[in-house]
Amino acid sequence: VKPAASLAIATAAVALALPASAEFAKPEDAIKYRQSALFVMAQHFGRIGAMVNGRAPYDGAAAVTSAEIVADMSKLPWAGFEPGTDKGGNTRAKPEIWSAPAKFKENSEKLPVETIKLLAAAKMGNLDTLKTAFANTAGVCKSCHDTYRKD
Ligand code: ASC
Repeated sequence: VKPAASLAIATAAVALALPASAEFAKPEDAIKYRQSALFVMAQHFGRIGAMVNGRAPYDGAAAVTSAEIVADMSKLPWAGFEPGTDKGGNTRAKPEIWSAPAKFKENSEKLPVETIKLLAAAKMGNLDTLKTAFANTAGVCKSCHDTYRKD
């Protein structure tokens, strides 16, 4: 390898080793961001849950509105789990999120896939279809919480 080429390789190696640039001013902001997205998502997922569990009357339009919010929110929390945000705020996130990030990413990507199906089900306007999609989505929520959330 010529000197110029080895310099290029060394430069590339250093660039790859650098952490992704922080998107948040401080860890607390990243923690609040992910918790806020999850909170809004849970509020609207809960409204759909109330309908499918018979605690609220079925309202097809309201279900679609909530499912749209759930689908949008489901894309957001993950950016808030950036390196260095395992502490610095009030969080129940487990260290495994940062010690095995590829596995966490693979898991997190399951949620938007499922919430798109939830939205499609809501748009069908059929409570039984919505029930099934709700249960499938809740399963993805739960498996991530079981693995990556303390208590
Ligand atoms: C919800 C909510 C969750 C999930 C989870 C599913 O309504 O807020 O985090 O469902 O409890 O088991």
